[in-house]
Amino acid sequence: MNESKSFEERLERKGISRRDFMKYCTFLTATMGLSSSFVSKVAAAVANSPRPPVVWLSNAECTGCAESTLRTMYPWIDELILDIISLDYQETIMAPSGTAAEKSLHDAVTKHKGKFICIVDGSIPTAANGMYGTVGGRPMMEITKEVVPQALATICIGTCAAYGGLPAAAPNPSAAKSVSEVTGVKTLNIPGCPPNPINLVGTIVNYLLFGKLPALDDKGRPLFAYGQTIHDQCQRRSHFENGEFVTSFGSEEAKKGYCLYQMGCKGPETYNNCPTVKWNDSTSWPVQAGHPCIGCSEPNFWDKFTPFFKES
Ligand code: FSX
Repeated sequence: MNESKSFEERLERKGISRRDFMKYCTFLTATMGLSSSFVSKVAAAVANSPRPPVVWLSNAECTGCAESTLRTMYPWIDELILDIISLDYQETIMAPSGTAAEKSLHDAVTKHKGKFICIVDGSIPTAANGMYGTVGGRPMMEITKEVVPQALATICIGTCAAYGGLPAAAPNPSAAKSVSEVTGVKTLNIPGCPPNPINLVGTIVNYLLFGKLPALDDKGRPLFAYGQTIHDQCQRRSHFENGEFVTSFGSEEAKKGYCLYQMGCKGPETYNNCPTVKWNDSTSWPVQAGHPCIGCSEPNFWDKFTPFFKES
């Protein structure tokens, strides 16, 4: 039995048809900014690639990032974990606990030194020698400083790990910092509070497909996901011209002048692909549902953009 067949069989056992899988790969390919000719290559990469070892560290955060990832519809999280990556350490979902969990981390880092991908969520408290946040009695700061430099690459998932996020908002009593600030290591950042899981999957599949991480902007974000502002892709985008609202998209919301800018929407200053990938199996996203964008994928968004409901 070859690997591809067993992958499809595993999908089928979970009630995921080949058609569903290919539909997901088509969506993923478009999200990654690749032409439709890559759909079969993306599908083959997901089904057949050797799984890169991954160590996932969780620091100071609300667990929204893990929740968001767990809510990914395609591929269902266990497929993502078991078939795309080899997740050797993740505190929330791993079986070992206590000293066995600490041993798992040590073993994974030692065995795959220089070859594993480190995924980090949450920022890192640095006040009081890092004692505001500990795992197994050790400061998150110490663990992160030890593990991240040994990784092949580090992916920060969520604005907290990427830029400090909520824990680093003023007055920042724990002196929380981003992973790159604490370790000095340049990270690939998938910000958002929480981030959309498709952008993590797209980043990993880019690595499987091309053997390298995707091109980044000056804030370490993959350009395929963060190359345009929310505003430039928004279904509500419109401007007032000759007494009426004009839109290049032609959506009903835009025609009626339902742009949320005057309600404080930060879409013109925020880079992310929410309007095109949406959430919950592409059902909707905050602005579509009537809530202004709060700019959660930008550095320092709590301090920079509050009050969220006031035009900036
Ligand atoms: Fe931060 Fe994530 Fe916001 Fe929460 O892990 S980006 S507070 S959604 O949980 O880190």
